[in-house]
Amino acid sequence: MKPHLLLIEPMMPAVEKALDESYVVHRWQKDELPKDAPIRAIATGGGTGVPRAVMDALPALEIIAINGIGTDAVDLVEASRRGIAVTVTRDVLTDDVADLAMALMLASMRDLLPGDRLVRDNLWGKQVLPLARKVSGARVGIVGMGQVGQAIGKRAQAFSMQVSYFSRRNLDLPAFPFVSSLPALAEQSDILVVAASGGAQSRNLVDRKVIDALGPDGLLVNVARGTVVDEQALVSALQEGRLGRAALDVFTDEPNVPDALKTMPNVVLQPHRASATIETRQAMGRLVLDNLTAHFAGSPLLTPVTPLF
Ligand code: 8YV
Repeated sequence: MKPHLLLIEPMMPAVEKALDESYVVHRWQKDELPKDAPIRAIATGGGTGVPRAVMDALPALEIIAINGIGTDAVDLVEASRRGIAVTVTRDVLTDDVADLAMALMLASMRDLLPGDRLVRDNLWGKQVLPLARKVSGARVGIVGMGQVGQAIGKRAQAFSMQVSYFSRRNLDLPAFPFVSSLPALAEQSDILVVAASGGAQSRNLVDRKVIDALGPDGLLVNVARGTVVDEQALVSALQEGRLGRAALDVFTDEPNVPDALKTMPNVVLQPHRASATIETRQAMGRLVLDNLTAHFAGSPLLTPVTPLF
């Protein structure tokens, strides 16, 4: 008998097909609690996670397979209490997220979107764009120096950037100097890139003080979680010219983005797409499937969340 699985966030068609072959898949209708089905597994996205009410409505739940690396939208304490396994798609999306951080940096500093718009609007030769900002050699501060932060650091160094980082503790990384104060890191950086995990411990870590320290010539890039940045403080700083630029893939209340950001020419916006390439979503989907298979075969999970499990 196929186990019942609740799919909270759509995955790529090939992965959904594989899920359908091995599970009775219930596709989640928002605001409707899944009832009456003996659901033993959930597959969901990192940003979406699992609403606590859904967890509570599923007494037979054994495993939550996250198609992503973020665990901030899953109640891990409750999962641990109930003995529910949680898995993520570690390692396979690191490169893509770091690539998008670089793309956002380049797009913002080099004014790619205004340049593209000028050509499309047939204004080339009629209107002159202001000069952009140089990326190579810029000073970059990275907030959160896990796998993604380090992958961004390596790429930035290939652009001859001077890279420093802030994280909860000094990781003694030979290639990257640690700065123990986030405002101090922002002060000494041209570009601040947020790569820290979401959750209570990092909520509004990038606050008004940090944004002001980055300053009117600074760029803030966020490829982590919207919650790590005080979004109101960010909007006001951009409106008041206290921050130069922002390039954002993530927001506090996705998919809702503050209207003010949508009208600013010095802001680059993406709809949470850092891992959204065919290659990476295939690899992520494979890990979700393999973790589920391992669980139902009683084998060790491939990429469980530690240290809770
Ligand atoms: C994905 C993410 O976009 O890894 C994460 O935690 O948020 C992203 O990589 C997401 O998991 C797919 O919904």
